Amino acid sequence: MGEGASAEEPTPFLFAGVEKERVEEESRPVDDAPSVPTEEPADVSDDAAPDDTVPDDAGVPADLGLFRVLRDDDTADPTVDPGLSDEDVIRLFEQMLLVRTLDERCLKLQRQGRIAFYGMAKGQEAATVGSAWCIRKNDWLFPALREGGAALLRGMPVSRYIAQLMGNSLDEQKGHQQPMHFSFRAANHVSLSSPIATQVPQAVGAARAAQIRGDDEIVLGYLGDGATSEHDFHVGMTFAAVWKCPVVLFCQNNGWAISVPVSAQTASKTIAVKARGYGMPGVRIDGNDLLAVVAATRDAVERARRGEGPTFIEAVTYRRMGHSSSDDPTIYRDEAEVAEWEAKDPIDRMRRYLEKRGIWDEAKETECLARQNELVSQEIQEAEKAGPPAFESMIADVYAVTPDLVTEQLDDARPFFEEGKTAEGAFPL
Ligand SMILES: Cc1ncc(C[n+]2csc(CCOP(=O)(O)OP(=O)(O)O)c2C)c(N)n1
Ligand SMILES: [Mg+2]
Repeated sequence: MGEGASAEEPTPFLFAGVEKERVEEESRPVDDAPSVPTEEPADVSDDAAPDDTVPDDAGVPADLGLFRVLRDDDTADPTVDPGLSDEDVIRLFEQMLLVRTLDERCLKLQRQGRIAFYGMAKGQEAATVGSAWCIRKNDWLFPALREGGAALLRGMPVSRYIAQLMGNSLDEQKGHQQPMHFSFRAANHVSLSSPIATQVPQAVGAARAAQIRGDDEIVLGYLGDGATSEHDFHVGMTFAAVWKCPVVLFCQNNGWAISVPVSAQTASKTIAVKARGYGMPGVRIDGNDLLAVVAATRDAVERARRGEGPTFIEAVTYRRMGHSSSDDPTIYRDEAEVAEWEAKDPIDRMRRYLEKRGIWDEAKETECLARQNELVSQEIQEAEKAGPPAFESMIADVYAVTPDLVTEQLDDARPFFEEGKTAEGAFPL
């Protein structure tokens, strides 16, 4: 059993409707397949549109609703509460705080010119931490853009996080990767690939491989709302469902893909409902509700592990900062929208829940933040002392046999590195 996983039965709310659909689908005679309509097309005016606020037999609205555990009064709904122990829920909350601490500190480093680039996760801490907690260490995790916190939760030290951002001599990837492309082999955390949505077929492929090998490993693959417009989304969803791969595809719908709102990505009422078209369960959850994220992901992970196939989760959340340190969101989005989501902040909601549960207070938080900031300060100092990676490491681990041309290029570049020689022209850009 994984760190956060339990052997509980799936929450009926989440999967009941899907199972019912599947049974009906499987029992339909082959010759009863729907034919192309030859009569007048059906009335598709708004009046004729189905009322998808009306629950189906399983009590799930046709657009899949929004699964929540945390109620407006900051208590957990006992009928769907995942039942986390005090120790676990505090650990998860502290991890959410760590993600935010790192966000704040690293954005400052970028503004001071000490790192080149940073991608903030502010507002999405519950979705990342809660989902990653539901898998075992030997399961595989394919992140999208903002899941560095998942690697930390699964054991990656803060020192490695910072070394990766700096691309210094302590960086396991030898500075080969752009900042934010964390990988952590000890927990099968694969580096993200920058092309959006490529994580989907990669995750599905890894799950298919585990299935063929007969392992009981499952794969958790992340994507953003923007990724759902890419062909790789379609490819991944299709093969995941057709092969019944042991994969959970976790979509962080944070409202935006850089400057493109989700309303421009799709005319579908929800992203989660698309899963039905591919023939897999889709669930739509409150991504700012840590307990809902844990409950839904845990069910999906257990399904995958039982060999029942993939699940698609849409976690509705919000990107409270710019797309990255290079972006200025004030030029394309309304500050009122940002303020609205600030009020739904996942850390604030969790803090209020923990306080009501009687296991958190201001003194504990002050101590926790001081501890985290101290750790981050120490690791930044160590990282800055470490200096750049060895010059030759630029081509290390890239070729089995280094081509002569590359060796020549390395020799040509050596004086720029060793003697501080500068090139004529417009560099750095
Ligand atoms: C195939 C591809 N197209 C465009 C880009 C440029 N790009 C980088 S991030 C991004 C938006 C991604 O949005 P989303 O999937 O919603 O993730 P989020 O940034 O919101 O976490 C785009 C268009 C890219 N990296 N890859
Ligand atoms: Mg997005």
